[in-house]
Amino acid sequence: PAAAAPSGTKTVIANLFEWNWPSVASECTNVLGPKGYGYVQVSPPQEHVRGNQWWVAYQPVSYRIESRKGTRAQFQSMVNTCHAAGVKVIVDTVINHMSGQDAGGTGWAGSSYGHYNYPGIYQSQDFHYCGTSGNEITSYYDRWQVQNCELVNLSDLKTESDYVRSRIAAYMNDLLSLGVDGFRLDASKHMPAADIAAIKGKLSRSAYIVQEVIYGAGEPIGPGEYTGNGDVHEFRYGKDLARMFNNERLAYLRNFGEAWGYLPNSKAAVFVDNHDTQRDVGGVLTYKNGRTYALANAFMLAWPYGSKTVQSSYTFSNRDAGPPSDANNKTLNTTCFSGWECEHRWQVIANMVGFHNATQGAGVSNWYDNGYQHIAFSRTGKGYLSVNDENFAINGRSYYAGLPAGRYCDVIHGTFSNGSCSGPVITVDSAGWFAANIPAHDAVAIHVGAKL
Ligand code: LM2
Ligand code: CA
Repeated sequence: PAAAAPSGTKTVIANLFEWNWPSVASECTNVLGPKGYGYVQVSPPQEHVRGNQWWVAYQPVSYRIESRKGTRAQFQSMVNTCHAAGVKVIVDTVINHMSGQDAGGTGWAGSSYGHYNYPGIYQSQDFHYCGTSGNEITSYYDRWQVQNCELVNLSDLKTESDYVRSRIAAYMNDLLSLGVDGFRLDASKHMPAADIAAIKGKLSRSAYIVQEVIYGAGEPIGPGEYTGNGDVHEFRYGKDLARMFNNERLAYLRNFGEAWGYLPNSKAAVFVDNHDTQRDVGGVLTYKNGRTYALANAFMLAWPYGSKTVQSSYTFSNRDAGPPSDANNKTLNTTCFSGWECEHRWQVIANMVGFHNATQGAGVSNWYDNGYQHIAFSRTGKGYLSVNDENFAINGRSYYAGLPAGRYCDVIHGTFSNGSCSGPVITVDSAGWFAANIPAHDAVAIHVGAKL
């Protein structure tokens, strides 16, 4: 877990992308808390432009906490319910820009707006007009453009201005007053790190911060320059992990992390996919990859690099299509496994959150690989994971786990609760070894938190 993350063993984040507030609240109580998730990340809560596409949330028109996902009262109630379940709340916070419609209109909650006019909040003098065609970013190799031009026509706030900084901080302080614990700062690359630092300096109390800075080879703005403000997303992680599963070798993962040129472990925030990469980045593993996706998440949760986020998605085939919603585009309550994928509930993923928590702080030892797609390792004295992503079963092998002798629940295939295991039990002998058969594209995982 990153140093900036609040302490404690429960540090895994579930990103309940586009869920409405009542559904987030009940998921905190019924699933996230009991399964050991430490945080829920929620989609942007502020008033946004109208429409059915998911991305209307990324076009603020006011800072009223009133959106297709629910009212301010429902948001407050969700935060309280999640806290009661031991789950902290991280808010996706859109502060680089406002809306992108040239025409303007009326927002979700009734506020009128123009492209560069948000009555009572921002006027034309509060935005950048960088002078390129359409004031659009035309080159990611030009630092100044990336931070002073428009990202897909979104009116770009003058985050260097004290007024704008204060207005943004007022919104974030309002969220803090409702009890939120952290912020995912959308489009952070499009704001100078110093502007984010100045906004952070206006916050009423400390909060977890994770910045979205997409690494791009050869670009002048890199994720490393934002670590002074808090955590930063390590976008190379999910792309490389998918490549190892799809085209290369899991055996190469033995030093996955900083040795791959990534952000420092203590600052990196990682995921297999997020709401953007699952739509826009070819090759990245998503729920559509089924079992392989589960294995990639199992590896992430078992491997000690970065703060981990598990993505939870609604089912989509069209890139722009929004979540299940009513005729007015109000988001419906979540119905897992029907219109919603609920990856965070998948047996493998949810149980590996328990593995993550039980092995926190333990180093990696006993690495094994067959040179290709079969790997295994211990989290010293606490747990053991073996992944077989070969096209064939690996039978009759013994593995050195170095764990205390005893009977352990294989949490890939069974759930441990009230002292019993709903799946196969693995016996570790007095020398620390166990025997297992692992089918193709499958795994075995045991840990001291699921010992019979
Ligand atoms: C992000 N991080 O930096 C979000 O993670 C990403 O999902 C957002 O893009 C983006 N930055 C802006 O917050 C999404 C979506 C875009 C969508 C924008 C704005 O990926 O497709 O753009 O939100 O809603 C859409 C249209 C685009 C149009 C724009 C403005 O796709 O064609 O631009 O609205 O009307 C003319
Ligand atoms: Ca900007």
